[in-house]
Amino acid sequence: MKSSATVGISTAAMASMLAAVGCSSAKEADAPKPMNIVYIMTDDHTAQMMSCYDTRYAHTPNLDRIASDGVKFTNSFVANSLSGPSRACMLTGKHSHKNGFTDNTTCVFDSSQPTFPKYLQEAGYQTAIFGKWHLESLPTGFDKWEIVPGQGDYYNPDFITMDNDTVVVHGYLTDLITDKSLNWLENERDKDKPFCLLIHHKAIHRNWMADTAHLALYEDVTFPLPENFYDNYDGRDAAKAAEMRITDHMDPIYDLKMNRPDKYSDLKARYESYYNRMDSAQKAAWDAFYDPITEDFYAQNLQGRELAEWKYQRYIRDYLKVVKSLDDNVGRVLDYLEQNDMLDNTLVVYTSDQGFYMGEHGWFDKRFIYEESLHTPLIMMLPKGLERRGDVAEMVQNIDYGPTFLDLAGVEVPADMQGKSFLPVLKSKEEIPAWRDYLYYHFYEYPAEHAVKRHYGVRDHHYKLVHFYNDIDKWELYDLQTDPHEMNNIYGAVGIEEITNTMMQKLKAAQEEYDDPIRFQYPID
Ligand code: SGN
Ligand code: CA
Repeated sequence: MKSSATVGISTAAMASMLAAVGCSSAKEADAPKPMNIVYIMTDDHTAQMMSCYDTRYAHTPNLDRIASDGVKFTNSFVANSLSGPSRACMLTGKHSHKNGFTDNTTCVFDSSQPTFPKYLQEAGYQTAIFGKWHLESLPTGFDKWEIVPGQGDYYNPDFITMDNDTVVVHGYLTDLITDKSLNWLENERDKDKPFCLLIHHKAIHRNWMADTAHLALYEDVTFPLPENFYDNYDGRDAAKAAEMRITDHMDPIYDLKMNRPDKYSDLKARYESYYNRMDSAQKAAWDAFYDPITEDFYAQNLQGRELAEWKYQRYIRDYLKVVKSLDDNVGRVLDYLEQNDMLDNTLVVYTSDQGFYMGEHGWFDKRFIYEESLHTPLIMMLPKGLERRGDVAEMVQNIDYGPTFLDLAGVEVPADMQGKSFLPVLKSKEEIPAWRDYLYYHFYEYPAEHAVKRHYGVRDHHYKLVHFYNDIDKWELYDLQTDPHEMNNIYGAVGIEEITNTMMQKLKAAQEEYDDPIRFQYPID
């Protein structure tokens, strides 16, 4: 697997790169190498479950390696906390209302629209994507792609090839996506060109099925309950209406794997369809692990808080086992880049399509503008010339990724991309004081699974203002400094009129700037 090959740059590629960065007179020998991009995006991996962000739960040495050698964003957000919409924002550099992919259930991505991989391709880059795509139409703008249909399967998954054939590949999906990515890097790409490789994992999406090799992990750990696990949602009607509570909406068979012939649950058939993808050895290892736990679970017949907390522990453990494969596979990619001397001119990004609730507010899933799902982890290993290190507090959003990558490649950022290149942030040794100080969010998928109502809002470093609309008309305002868990909706409280007015102005400015056709009719100027 190891190779001594470095990225070869043809004279023509170098000349075009030099022209792109405006250095055409520089001698070739002194010329900077073109920048490659390896973008690893997982699904539903939340910052709480990475030890570089939070030491209470996970052990993720490879992710920590990225953060400790490079940067860790502490204010990284999505524009719409759901898979397809997040991916569309990322690819186009535009908010959902501009790229047209507002929700997972009704949208098909218009694949004729410009995306950052297409712009990179035009600039001479090799582009590839492997893994979860989730945009309904097939990928465009890639020299090579191989995707999983829809959400993909953890075990022995189907892949859709560029010929639009569906093939079953034996193995565990996180390993397979990495195998395909490394194979492309080593054997398939044109090594005379700079490249942009997108590695899009299904992990750690529901229903959190771990590799059998990792089933035993974390079993002896009892994780702390989030302090708002028993939230009663007072003053927050949309939160109360949502159907994503671990206690009430987490399926004992599908989510927690407590399957037995005499037991039934709403999602039992779905669980069995996933289980039946396994081969006999995989099933044997799976059963050897889960059967005794299942027996014990039904024998105990837990109720109330005991049951809730039992579910919570199982949820966290299963999730972390899936994270383990991911972390190992990120390590494989880093090792490959290191062993092939590619890190000097490769930006390595690790992020997720959104954050996730790990019991905060009693929840799993995402969707809300609240902190855990508005945030998304973002860590980067930086190539030569990008001087930033450590924690980065500047606010960035997934619509900024495309502009940043284009900027790094020396490609002019198109005016209609709404995101902003944060290359200056990566170049600067110090925090940039006058960076963006608030951002805009809009969630649309309602009515739908988990029943999270439509809403939009703005968040700055201190406050968050949200409007839930459609079949509800409710405002929420949070002071993130005194109430970081967003338990106390202060909208309408006496004494906060000025703050409310300021946040309303920001919301208005954001909706105008981004030209969102669904916007509040402001009672203020
Ligand atoms: C599936 C899951 C949901 C999840 C959505 C969206 N249900 O529908 O729990 O919110 O995906 O997730 S499941 O029963 O099919 O597992 S997303 O990350 O792809 O947007
Ligand atoms: Ca997701």
